[in-house]
Amino acid sequence: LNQKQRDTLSKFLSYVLRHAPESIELSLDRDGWADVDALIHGAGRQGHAFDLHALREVVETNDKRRFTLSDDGRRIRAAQGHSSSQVEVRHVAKAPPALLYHGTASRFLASIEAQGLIPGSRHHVHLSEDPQTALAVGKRYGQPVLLTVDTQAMCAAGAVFYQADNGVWLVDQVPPVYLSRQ
Ligand code: HQG
Repeated sequence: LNQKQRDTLSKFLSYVLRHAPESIELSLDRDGWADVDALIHGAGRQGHAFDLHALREVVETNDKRRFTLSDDGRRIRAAQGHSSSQVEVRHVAKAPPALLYHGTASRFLASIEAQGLIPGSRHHVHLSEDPQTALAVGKRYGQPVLLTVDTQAMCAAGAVFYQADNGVWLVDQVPPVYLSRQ
């Protein structure tokens, strides 16, 4: 595959495995896993043909490690970012670093200052360990703004953080008091 073909397949897999498995009549289990053969066949039926070799190439070369293959290679899931109601992934609860970062767009700031960070259509708020990654995430929606999350204070108040298969940090919400603007 060339880079463009890899990107196209990665976007298709993100759509199906995070948001709309029913679009190819695929079922995911509660932890987001799909049967690899069923995925390939379902995609082929909807005009998105690819083979196991291409799938493995995308999983292995993906810049954000968006997809995880099971140890036996028979199942695949999106590491994070789900919105599908078929899924309620049991991510690994873990103590976070003292600070985490969230990149957003300046036009969302007033709302975030009022409500804190909320998951939107996804199942969690997504946080990054490094400011650069967070800023790149924020850039997708406009003028990027970097927010710092005081995870220690949140943990002291009982919040639980999770880390996805690909290292992205997840939390249910971040109240405004724990946010500061860089
Ligand atoms: C904003 C990418 C108004 C939030 C990235 C964000 C990530 C609020 C947007 C993953 C708000 C939601 C997720 C509030 C939050 N009022 N706006 N109270 N609270 N927001 O795409 O974090 O490339 O669902 O700041 O790397 O941007 O897809 O979340 O701007 O890991 O693999 O609402 O997507 O990964 O947007 O990105 P999203 P996100 P992939």
